[in-house]
Amino acid sequence: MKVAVIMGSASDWDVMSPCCATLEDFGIPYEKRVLSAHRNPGPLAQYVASLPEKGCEIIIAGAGGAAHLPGVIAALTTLPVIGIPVKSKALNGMDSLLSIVQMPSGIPVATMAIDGAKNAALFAVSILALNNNALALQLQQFRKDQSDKVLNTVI
Ligand code: RP5
Repeated sequence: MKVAVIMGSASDWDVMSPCCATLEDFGIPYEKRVLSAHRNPGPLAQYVASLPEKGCEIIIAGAGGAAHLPGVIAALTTLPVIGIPVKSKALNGMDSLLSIVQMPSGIPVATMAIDGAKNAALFAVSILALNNNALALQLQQFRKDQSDKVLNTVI
């Protein structure tokens, strides 16, 4: 596996599934887990510690509310962490966004938009493509297809 996708709750799956679908589209081997920073702190730390020996290069973490999951994961590893703020009921995801984006200096989390799961996968693909020419070509083709789709739109 190259990417670990971690979410704080099974209730995050609807938001996180486009991330996994996009990784699959690009043929990226990944593993997904539900692990909460506050409900499962011990197992989360064990899982994060196990990732480098499995070949994992990037961690994507999605959480909502007081969304400390990506930041806690980033504190436990030097692997790059991409955070997805999951839209919350109470504050429409502003709590999740600010919790994830405002990491104190020294422990970065690359923060996506609220519910920005597809972009998290595409960002991971960009990083992996730095050392993978075939993947870089796939990403260029994706961008071209996306551009053509807009240019060919008739209204
Ligand atoms: C966070 O709290 C999860 O990431 C989820 O977005 C939110 C609500 O979790 P549940 O109460 O649905 O398990 O930890």
